[in-house]
Amino acid sequence: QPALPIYHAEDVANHNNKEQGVWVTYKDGVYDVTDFLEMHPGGASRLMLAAGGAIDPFWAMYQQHQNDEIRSLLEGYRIGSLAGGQDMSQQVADPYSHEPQRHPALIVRSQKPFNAETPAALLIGKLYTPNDLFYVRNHLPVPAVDLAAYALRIEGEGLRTIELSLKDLQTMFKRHTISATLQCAGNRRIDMSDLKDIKGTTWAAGAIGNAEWSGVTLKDVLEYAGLDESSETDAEHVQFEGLDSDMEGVCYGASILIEKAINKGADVLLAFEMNGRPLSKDHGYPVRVIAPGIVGARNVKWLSRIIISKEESQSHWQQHDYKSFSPNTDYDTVDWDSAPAIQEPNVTSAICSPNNHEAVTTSEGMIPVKGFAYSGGGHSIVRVDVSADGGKTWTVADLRSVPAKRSRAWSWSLWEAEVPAPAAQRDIEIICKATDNAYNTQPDSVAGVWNLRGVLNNAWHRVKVQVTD
Ligand code: MTE
Ligand code: MO
Repeated sequence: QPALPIYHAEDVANHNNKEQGVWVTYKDGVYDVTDFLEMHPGGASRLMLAAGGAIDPFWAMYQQHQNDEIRSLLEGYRIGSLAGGQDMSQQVADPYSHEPQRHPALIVRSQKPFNAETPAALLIGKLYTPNDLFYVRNHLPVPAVDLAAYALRIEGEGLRTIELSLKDLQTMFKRHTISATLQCAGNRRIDMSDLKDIKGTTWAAGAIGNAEWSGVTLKDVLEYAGLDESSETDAEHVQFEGLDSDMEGVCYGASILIEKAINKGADVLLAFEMNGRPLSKDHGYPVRVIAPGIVGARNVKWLSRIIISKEESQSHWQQHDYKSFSPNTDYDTVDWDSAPAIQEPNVTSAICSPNNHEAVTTSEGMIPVKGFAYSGGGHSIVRVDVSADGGKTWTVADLRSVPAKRSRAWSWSLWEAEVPAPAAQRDIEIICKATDNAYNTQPDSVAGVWNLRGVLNNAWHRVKVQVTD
């Protein structure tokens, strides 16, 4: 094999545009990625940030690159090596240097950014999920927060711009506590990726949790900043920004409809406590949005800015993610603008005990089954049906729910049932499905709801067990 040409940092730096060609370095390798630009899953513009320089710092931020498949893909574009002793990666600070300690029982789906779910068996013990076992869904490094410098900025259509410290929030407004479930739109994605490959964090059923959140209402704070219910405003959205940001300085962001801020019954909080404790670093210290009945993604953590606007958030996560499409839509055909951003999630449920592939013993022919059920938009769960014979017969489960006001059922229900096992059958599939108070219920198969992002999977949940008595 002929030796690869040697290049100097200067040569690489000159190839920082499409005309000259786009080169990058990784360790001592030099790569011409011009032809790969349009294929980059994160978009050509993200890759262009590294043009003419090292990709090492970017890979430190976006650690989904750190695998053999991607390293060998990159090798395919190798054109040379850096002259000896030259290193373009410099010494970059680890963007993940502020990550907190985490509970060892969490099932880690990705380290950097940190994504981890609650083991199913631990989800169903209590109506309130313990803080350190509550799933964590971060898209970026946990930001460093200096409380002395922390100021929540509030601005936009019809408002005077104000800044509030944590202390201001805690002392100037009435304190409220609500019980609400948070669920990632990707919860139960694993059943979708089993059917057909999906790019996205794997989640079994544990990207959900319920907590008691304390803080002040978004409504009170916006009114203090000048929002007037009766005034004519053409603002339609409330945007939220987090302190966490990427290499471009782009922060995490999302928005909800302004009705959720104006209506008293929407209960949207700027929360600083979770189950009676200050928010932890992973869950958004010092302040996060709790938009009950609305998908996890809009519950912005490490809240830094609130903007009232005509436009919804232009963030990647509002515009190009957390949307669902037809099962036949794929990345080469998707028109992101054709679907609305997910707000209120659909009705879902899952079996948390027994586990998939667990051996179970029956007692008088019955199998004990436990799980959760949840619906967005303040819909309460009215029924959970469980079957062990493929849906021929169903047993109605006993529900345990947090008491809630009409149309403001923000929390999940836990349930349990004793289900008759089909006689003389060892391998059994147990199924559950929930129905909410609008009589929304779950579809039987994943195939009909499969979508390229793997979101909102609410097909009947199924676990396979083996009877061993
Ligand atoms: N807020 C910020 N600032 N950054 C994030 O990455 N992730 C969102 C949301 N808020 C996120 C965020 C998503 S997708 C979910 S599901 C929830 O936070 C998860 O909240 P948790 O980690 O407290 O469970
Ligand atoms: Mo999420």
